[in-house]
Amino acid sequence: MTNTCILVGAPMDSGKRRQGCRMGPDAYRVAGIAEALGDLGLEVRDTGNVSPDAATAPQELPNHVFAPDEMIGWTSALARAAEEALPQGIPIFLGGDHALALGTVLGAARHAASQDRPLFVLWLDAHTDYHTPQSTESGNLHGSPLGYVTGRDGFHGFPEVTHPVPHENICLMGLRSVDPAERDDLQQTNIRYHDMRSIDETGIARPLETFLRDVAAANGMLHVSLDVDFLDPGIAPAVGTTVPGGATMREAHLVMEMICDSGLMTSLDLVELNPFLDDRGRTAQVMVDLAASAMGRRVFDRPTRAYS
Ligand code: EXY
Ligand code: MN
Ligand code: MN
Ligand code: MN
Repeated sequence: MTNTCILVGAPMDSGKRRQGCRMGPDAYRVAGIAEALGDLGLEVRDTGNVSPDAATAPQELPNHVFAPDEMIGWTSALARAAEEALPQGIPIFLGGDHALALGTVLGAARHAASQDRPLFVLWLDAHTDYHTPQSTESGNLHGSPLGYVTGRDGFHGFPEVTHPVPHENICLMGLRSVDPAERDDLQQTNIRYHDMRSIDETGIARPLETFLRDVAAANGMLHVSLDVDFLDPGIAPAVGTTVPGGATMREAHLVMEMICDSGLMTSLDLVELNPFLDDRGRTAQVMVDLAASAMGRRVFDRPTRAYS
């Protein structure tokens, strides 16, 4: 694993109507993300915040889609930021709402293709985020990044997805709020998904290990997208879309530690933190702790797991 971490702020609130996630990047900075990663012996570079490109959405996008111009502008700008950062280290995208992943995963997919490697995506979330602009009822495109990066139709005016992420390379964990349209569409695919019920039944380690083994066997790059609402609202209240019954701190830490042991993660999103809803910064702190675990913080050292 590279020794360099690149912090990329994405103060984005365009993926939904409820505002506040734009304060996320600074909340992570105040919570000490650079210091926490630096304490692990990593070289940390904070590249500041990305700004959206200027863009105008075409008429074909449905009228109920929120902030379509900004969404297109953020997607192209963040894809470029991801492509620029990936050759230099592991980018950690400080969100911003989950719509930032239209751009970060697009950029990661372009970069993986340039390396002749497949991209895999681990999506830690209460939601499936598999909508299209036509299927979303809310019009909030933070519910659509997986629809976009897998190459679903209907994202008029957005950058072309030249390297769609294959369904079988995607693993969702933590699900407990899925719209009927998303469920029906998702079930037509080979996407791997683990709702909280199946995690309760099998534990979280076993399905994750299977996925990581497949990433390693394919010499894949791994993008991890961590939505605050993956976590139980009791430990992470600062999110607009809380759903009871989420991952515990122990489950989330285990996931991050296993990701770290695998040495496979090549980029990370921290998304949906809304500092306006936080309780004395504790959600920001939890997210920083999880990022540090993914990058190597340990109680005791363990050897790197060879998953292949
Ligand atoms: N499925 C709902 C919608 O499309 O509006 C909720 C989406 C929430 C998306 C979040 C953050 O993961
Ligand atoms: Mn999400
Ligand atoms: Mn979510
Ligand atoms: Mn929906």
